[in-house]
Amino acid sequence: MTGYDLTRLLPADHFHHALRHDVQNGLTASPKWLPPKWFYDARGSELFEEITRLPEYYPTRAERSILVARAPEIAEVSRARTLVELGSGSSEKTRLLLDALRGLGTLDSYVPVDVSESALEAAGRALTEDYPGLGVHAVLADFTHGLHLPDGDGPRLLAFLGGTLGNLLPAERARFLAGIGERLRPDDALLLGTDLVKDTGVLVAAYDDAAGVTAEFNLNVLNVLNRELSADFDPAQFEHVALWDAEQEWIEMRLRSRRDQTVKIPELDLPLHFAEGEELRTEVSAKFRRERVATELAAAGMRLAEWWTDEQGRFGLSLARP
Ligand code: AVJ
Repeated sequence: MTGYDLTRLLPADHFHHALRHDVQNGLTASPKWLPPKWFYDARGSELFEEITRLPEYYPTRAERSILVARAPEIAEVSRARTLVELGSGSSEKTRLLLDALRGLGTLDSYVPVDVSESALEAAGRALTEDYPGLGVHAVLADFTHGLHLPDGDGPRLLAFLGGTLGNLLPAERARFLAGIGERLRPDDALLLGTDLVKDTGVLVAAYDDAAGVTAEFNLNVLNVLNRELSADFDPAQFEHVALWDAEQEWIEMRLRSRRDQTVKIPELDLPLHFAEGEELRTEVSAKFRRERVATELAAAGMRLAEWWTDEQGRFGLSLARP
């Protein structure tokens, strides 16, 4: 089927329930934390797109350069009829894969899966125009709550780009990869983007840019809580923090309370106290080495078949087979 359609795999109130659950769970924990998926309302998705154009934020450009160099090879080895993309966002880099697969003549459908309906709509409409004859079957879903792979025509290429795997905590990541390993059919492949361990200064700058866009992106999660849960966070009373955890090999983003304050979340009946300097963790962004990627894929029943990096070795792109 050609053209654009959207499937909501989740009941309309899923996101509201999941947000309430995550806020109840994470904001009553010590230290306080929230999962990073709540950044991505329409404004957050826009801010993330802005981040990808910042001079300090290299991952998008580094991954793009690998795709520019390798897309024809990826198309050749996958011969995909269906391209499924988890966390598709704007689908900007995906165009390189779509072009290569169309060039080869194997591709019928593209299945973008994302938590942002606004991003799916915008990307889906644009792609349908630019790729006549391609079926764009968008899926609004939360892949951290169970993975959806369309049964559709194989071979399927499952793309998980941008380094988003790094947003999952190690246990979540193992479960998530195992789910992929179980669902891939013998002729399917996984295309996985992972940001790599590098100089700490370069890493921290990518998450604490001079223009303050990442700070605004981080603080925007408080606007999401205000809007969705009628909370009364004052974003001006929190400060953006980005730091490198050398032991875990991940970047953490946090929001630090500028003063002692109490926030109300009436929908949850939660008065929330923040001490001055208290930090709320909003994101973990793990950085990888080739060896760790290979080991984690193997633990999930897959093997690393191809490994590519950009010229400066900043970002890794893996092709894995079940
Ligand atoms: C979209 C998850 C890959 O971790 O680098 C960008 C999100 N956070 N700046 C990342 C993000 C802060 C990004 N991913």
